[in-house]
Amino acid sequence: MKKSAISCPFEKSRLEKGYGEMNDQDDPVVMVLRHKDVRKCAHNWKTFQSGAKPGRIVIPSEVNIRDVRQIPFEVDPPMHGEYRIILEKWFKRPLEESYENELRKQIEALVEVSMVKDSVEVINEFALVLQSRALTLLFNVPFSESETWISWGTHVFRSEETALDSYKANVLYDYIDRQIEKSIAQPGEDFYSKLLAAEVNGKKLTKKEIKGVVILTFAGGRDTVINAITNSIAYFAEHPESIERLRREPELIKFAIEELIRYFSPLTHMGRVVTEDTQICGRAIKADTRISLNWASANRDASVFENADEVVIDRKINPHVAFGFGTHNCLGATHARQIMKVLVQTLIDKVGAIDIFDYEENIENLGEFKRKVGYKNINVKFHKK
Ligand code: HEM
Ligand code: EMZ
Repeated sequence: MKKSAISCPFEKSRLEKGYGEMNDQDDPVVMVLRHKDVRKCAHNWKTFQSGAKPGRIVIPSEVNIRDVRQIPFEVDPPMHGEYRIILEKWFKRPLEESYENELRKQIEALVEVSMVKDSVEVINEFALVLQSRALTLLFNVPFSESETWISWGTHVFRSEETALDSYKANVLYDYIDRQIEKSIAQPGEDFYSKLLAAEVNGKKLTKKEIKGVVILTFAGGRDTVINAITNSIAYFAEHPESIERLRREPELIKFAIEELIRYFSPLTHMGRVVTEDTQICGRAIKADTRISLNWASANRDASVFENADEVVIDRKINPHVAFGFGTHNCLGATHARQIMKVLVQTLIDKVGAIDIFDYEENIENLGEFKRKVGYKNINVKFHKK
């Protein structure tokens, strides 16, 4: 098995039962594993709600480390749609030419610096740096803010060792409070100022609501983007033929990106709280218990994807759910896809071989299921083309 491979631990349960079970802090989770069922449940927000107690739909549950509702992630329709209206346009800015040009400058500079080094630890020295710098474009704040964000490490409010590290969450929250106050005192063109000026149903957002949006913008695109970047580099290191192919046929890059995101599925699953007694694949589910929509499992469903466990770099029909499905589909997907596109283009352009040295995998523990989501660290050498 290749070092960059990510196998699917859910296959047997997906085929045999269609669901899996795990415990999480005494609040068990029934995981929905098939593509069809995941989409169906994601669509049915009345029975499978997001707007439960803040933190409860996240696995591991965050109910003990935060009480601020993340917006629009932990809000159900119809209010959910009201928030989306004010956010959609801002989150489409990555498609603007000036945004892409700035992103390209950032990524090219980072790749240039990395190629000079004998060894680069991709998670901390490359992906975290890239993700933090790119996020200054989405927030439209000075580049220098990224220094602070890099210092927080790979997850903005969970430490690697302790899933429930409330000290770390407070560092983020205090920072956000200060930024909101700054933008109140001196409004500008930044994300905070835009949120302060926005109206939902004719009313200004409260500071708490703004905080809820900002926390999510920091958290939702953090480890997901870091894993997407790092796993891509590991993949290309072991698949120089894919780099060659994309160099010859750059029109395939857009398919390659979707395929890499499908294959990596950086967000394994997301929970919902069940509002009424129901059942999934014959398994009874009680009201006020949790299910999860397992995007990673759905993305390996062989009834939808041919050669589901392989990266088919030119896969054309690709209804993956790595960015979710339906109501809560990922707002940051445009930004994430632009990062991936510019990264792949820059690698093709500037980098020759990539050697992998030592690495430690990052394995998620989901009861009987262990899933590799990426690496805790991985050292590589980027050679010049
Ligand atoms: C929602 C995955 C990057 C912000 C989601 C959902 C998934 C997902 C699966 C759906 C959650 C649900 O249904 O409960 C990913 C992956 C990413 C990524 C795989 C990277 C490869 C980002 C980035 C941002 C972001 C860069 C922002 C900077 C959000 C937000 C939502 C969301 C705000 C909630 C949307 C809503 O509730 O309407 N993401 N995400 N994500 N993501 Fe992402
Ligand atoms: C939550 C989640 C959002 C959660 C769309 O996913 O990302 C997780 O990394 C955070 O811990 O709070 O923001």
